[in-house]
Amino acid sequence: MSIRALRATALALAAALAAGLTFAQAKDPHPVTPAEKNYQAGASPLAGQPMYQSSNPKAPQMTQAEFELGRKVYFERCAGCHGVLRKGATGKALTPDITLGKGTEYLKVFIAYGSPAGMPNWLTSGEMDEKTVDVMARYIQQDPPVPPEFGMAEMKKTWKVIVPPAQRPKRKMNDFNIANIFSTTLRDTGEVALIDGDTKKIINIVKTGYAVHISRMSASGRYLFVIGRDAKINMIDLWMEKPDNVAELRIGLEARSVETSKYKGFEDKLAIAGAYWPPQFVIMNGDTLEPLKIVATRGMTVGTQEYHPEPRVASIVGSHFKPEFVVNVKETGKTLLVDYSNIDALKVTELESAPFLHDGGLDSTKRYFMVAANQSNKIAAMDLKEGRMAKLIDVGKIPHPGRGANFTHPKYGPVWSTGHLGDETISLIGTDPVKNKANAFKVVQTLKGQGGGSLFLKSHPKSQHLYVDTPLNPDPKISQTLAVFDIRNLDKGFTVLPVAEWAGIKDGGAMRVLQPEYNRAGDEVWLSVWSAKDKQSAIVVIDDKTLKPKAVIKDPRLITPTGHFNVYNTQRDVY
Ligand code: DHE
Repeated sequence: MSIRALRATALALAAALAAGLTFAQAKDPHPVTPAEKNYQAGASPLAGQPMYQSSNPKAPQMTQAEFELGRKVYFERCAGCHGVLRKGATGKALTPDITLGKGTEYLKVFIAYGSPAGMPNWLTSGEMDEKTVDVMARYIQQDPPVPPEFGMAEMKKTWKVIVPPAQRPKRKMNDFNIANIFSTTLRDTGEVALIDGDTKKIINIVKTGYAVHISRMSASGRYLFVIGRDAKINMIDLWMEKPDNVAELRIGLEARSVETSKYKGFEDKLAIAGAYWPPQFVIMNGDTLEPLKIVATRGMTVGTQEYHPEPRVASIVGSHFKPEFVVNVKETGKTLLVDYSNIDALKVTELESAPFLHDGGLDSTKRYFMVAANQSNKIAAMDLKEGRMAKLIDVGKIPHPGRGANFTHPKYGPVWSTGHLGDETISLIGTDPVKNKANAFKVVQTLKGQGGGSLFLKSHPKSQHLYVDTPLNPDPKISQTLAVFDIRNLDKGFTVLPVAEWAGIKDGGAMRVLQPEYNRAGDEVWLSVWSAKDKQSAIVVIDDKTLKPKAVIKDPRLITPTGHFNVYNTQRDVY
């Protein structure tokens, strides 16, 4: 079918959509925003994996070459939203029981023109040609190929102890103020930059996994753990003369989260990482990364209680109240409290909230874990002392807090806050059920920020400011700047800081400004100015008192900086 014919069919389809066809979700009250669509539709490292493939005689014919193209495109563009096994997440389910009934022509229109519910217009945006659209329409009617499992044997093959514990320094061998080192993600080079927060000089660029995602600290503040999207964990010893890798391990084929045991008596003993594929989490030795225990997350969803074959592990935090890891499972909408005091008789408490759980952080007392159920527009407050859900709270559209921001509201007492991908609001939630009971686990105030497309916000116990980024806003005036609120006078609105302009980059392209992170003292805020891989990026350091730029770190090695993690604040969950 030609583009013209497709266009004609699209008009006919519009009427059908309005009539409520489920695929289009034309009447969806919460359609996916372009910002969120782009964010979720990131490439999956699974594209290169050999997979198991069954055939369905009812599916339209494809040559082997067409099938391979379909599979590659699917994992590069579609899997983030529709899932590896096409069971659906942000996007709808695309299993053959649904797609075969729709037929190739219908599916082509959808892929070409998108839908009001957030499906991108792959043909008209120029990202796919007609041939690829046709291949994709036939591809999604085949049985989904299944990537391999990744169990203990596969893990052990990837495990390397580069410097065994006995050969590591017995004391700190460098003069760095370790508490003020920053680990900055260099997304597209698969590295982290370790930067001295005092001198702003790069200490080392350490090779890590592919499209590295986050860094977390051991309880003592000595070891830094980094996880790549390819599920490779690197363990870096900050006591070495030049801090570098001491161990590495792959815990699956795709992952986003890593954390360490923080409870008294278990400091630096264990680490944990959660995988997107296979759907599982892995507990490791905190000294060597030796994999000790693998636990699958496949199971039933909250609410409808249907079996889900690929519930991905999203955020993980180490409890300060009990020897427990708090593991958030995206598709099932469950928070698992994993008791690590005896991993041979593992006890897991399952707390149900809502799908799809993503990111979150602790309140200022560290008793409550506040996790975003992003497609449900809710925050679940999990009481880590009592081991129960304290409250499920309605917030704005698609909450995205990162780890959130804690501060004391002049009127409502301690609050934890989240920004949103889908709207311009910032929800402030009361977190003190003792002295401010009436405000506890309620949205006590909604601030209006610069716009949607917010990913991260931050405050600090020593600061009077709340910083809110908007890197995924389509307007560069908003994505390249930062909003700052004065906590003492929140009704006054926000000040806009032209952070990308301060970076002084010529022809930097997107120059998205993201992830405010304080230094150890709480008097500086670091931000990435994230340009494309072949363009210059920078880190801008802001003086928290004057709100003026204090330093701009530019170095040809700082390629695609995104998140950055201050050692002390990450170690102690200060945010
Ligand atoms: Fe992230 C945290 C998943 C895209 C930068 N990201 C997280 C966490 C998860 C997650 C589950 C929480 C980890 C934890 O706390 O244990 N991120 C995903 C995705 O699935 C998604 C949407 C798509 C993808 O393909 O990966 C995605 N993330 C991005 C980006 O595009 C960002 C902006 C740039 C980048 O580096 O890739 C990005 N994500 C971050 C950062 C954090 C994060 C900086 C940690 C925030 C913090 O303060 O802790």
